[in-house]
Amino acid sequence: MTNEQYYALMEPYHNACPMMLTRLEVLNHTLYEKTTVCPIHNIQHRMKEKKSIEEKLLRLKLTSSIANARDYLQDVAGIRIICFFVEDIYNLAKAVKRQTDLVIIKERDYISCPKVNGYRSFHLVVGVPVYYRDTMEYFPVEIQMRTMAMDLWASMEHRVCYKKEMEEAEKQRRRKAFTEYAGLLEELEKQFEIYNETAGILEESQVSWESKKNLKRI
Ligand code: 0O2
Repeated sequence: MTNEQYYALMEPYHNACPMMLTRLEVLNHTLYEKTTVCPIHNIQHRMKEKKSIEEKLLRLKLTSSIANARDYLQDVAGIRIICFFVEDIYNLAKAVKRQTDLVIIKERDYISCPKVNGYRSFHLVVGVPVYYRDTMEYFPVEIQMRTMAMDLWASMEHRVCYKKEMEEAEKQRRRKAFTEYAGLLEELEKQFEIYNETAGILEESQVSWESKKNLKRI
């Protein structure tokens, strides 16, 4: 893939990603409308680098072309949301899924079902509509949602173990250690849960919203 092809490939993702970021910022300030508390600690985003796109296509045994990247890669644009509490993640994910002009392409709940190595996060790939003069096209944006504890684990694991070549004995040693760290961090995360002042808040507001809808219908 030439540099020019890479820039052409990236252009629509550069349009789609900020639109998704704006939606998430809006949700951050409005999700818990009765409080001043926000669910998101911080949001990071990145565009996949040329080398990383080429390597992934190679792993998938595909030639490195704009068409293959568009058709087979769903994480060219990536957003990572770090939340305070696990419930914030599910509340945000539900709110994103209620936005009817987005297409939910993929959903992976590695929180209720962690990977064997201990990886936990909630992943959504959403198709964001990008409008041109006469047409509209969806472009995927991968959203990873985690708590700070999950992010600490994943960032360290990414640095120390993930897709790293090393001696088998060392690999096993690190794998065992990281499985233990995952347990410790999950335990710490559970202890923080008692300070969650927004716990259950949306179930209450859902009830009041439902009753408002019913009132309107009458
Ligand atoms: P990088 O270097 O972070 O970009 P796919 O996205 O199709 O390759 P899959 O299995 O469909 O793979 O997607 P999945 O499992 O949802 O993983 C997508 C991303 O989640 C990964 O992107 C990582 O960022 C993160 N992830 C998944 N599993 C792990 C893990 O065990 N440890 C860590 N640290 N991160 C993980 P990439 O492209 O693989 O990597």
